[in-house]
Amino acid sequence: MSEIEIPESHPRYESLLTRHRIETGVEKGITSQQGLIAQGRGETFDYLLGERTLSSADEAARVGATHLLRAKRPVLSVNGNVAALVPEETVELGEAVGADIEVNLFNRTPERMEAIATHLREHGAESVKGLEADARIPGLDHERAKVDADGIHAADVVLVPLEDGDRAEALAATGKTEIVVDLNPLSRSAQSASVPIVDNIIRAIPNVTAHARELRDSSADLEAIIEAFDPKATLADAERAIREGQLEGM
Ligand code: PTJ
Repeated sequence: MSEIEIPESHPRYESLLTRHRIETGVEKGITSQQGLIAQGRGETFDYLLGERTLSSADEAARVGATHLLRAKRPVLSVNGNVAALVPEETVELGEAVGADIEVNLFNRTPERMEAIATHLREHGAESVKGLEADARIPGLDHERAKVDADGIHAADVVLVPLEDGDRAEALAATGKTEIVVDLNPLSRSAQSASVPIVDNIIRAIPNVTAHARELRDSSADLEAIIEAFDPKATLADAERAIREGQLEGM
């Protein structure tokens, strides 16, 4: 049995576990109520993808890991859904690639900022950025633009999972390398990313970490991995998989 009293052999185990984590996130004041809607939207795409990591998404995860390893100032952005779903996994990725973690909310309130920072510390984060909010992403209104000057503002590579399209576009416009995790290949976030990973965050974050650990200990040509990547092709492959999806037995 697991944290939700459902056997891991249940065919929809991962989906039920995800829902449970999001519900708990809302109860704890970490996840916004809009986060429930976002999760429902994501689940639909995941269902159509067959709740699996496409090989194109796996390749994108490897390219994302490569960017994070090569970055001078990598930052992992965390919102209410990410904190509820993958807190420990995010901390592990930060350690694997030497990235800072910054809380960055669409629906920003001081209470949620604090609750998420505390939750991340409880899951092993040594330092959590985002509370200073002493810089702004240009082109966005006040609350949604707030970032830390020595965090996202100064970053060269940012991982932004489950991001609102407007903000993902504004961040991409600053010239940073943006790695997006989003199950919807047609979303503006996925479309504006240098590296779109069309996969469930529950699978994507541990996968990026696994690639980072493997690449870190190898003599792979990181430059060549990045050069060979085509974000449009990865989005097209995910869209094709969704449109042609085989739902038998799901
Ligand atoms: O915590 P906050 O205040 O920063 O708010 C976070 C949410 C996610 C509520 C906010 O950014 C938002 O409203 O996002 P959207 O515009 O609903 O977009 C979320 C995107 O993430 C959608 O394209 C979903 O398909 C996708 N998504 C949802 N759940 C997952 C997901 N992608 C990957 N894994 C998931 N589990």
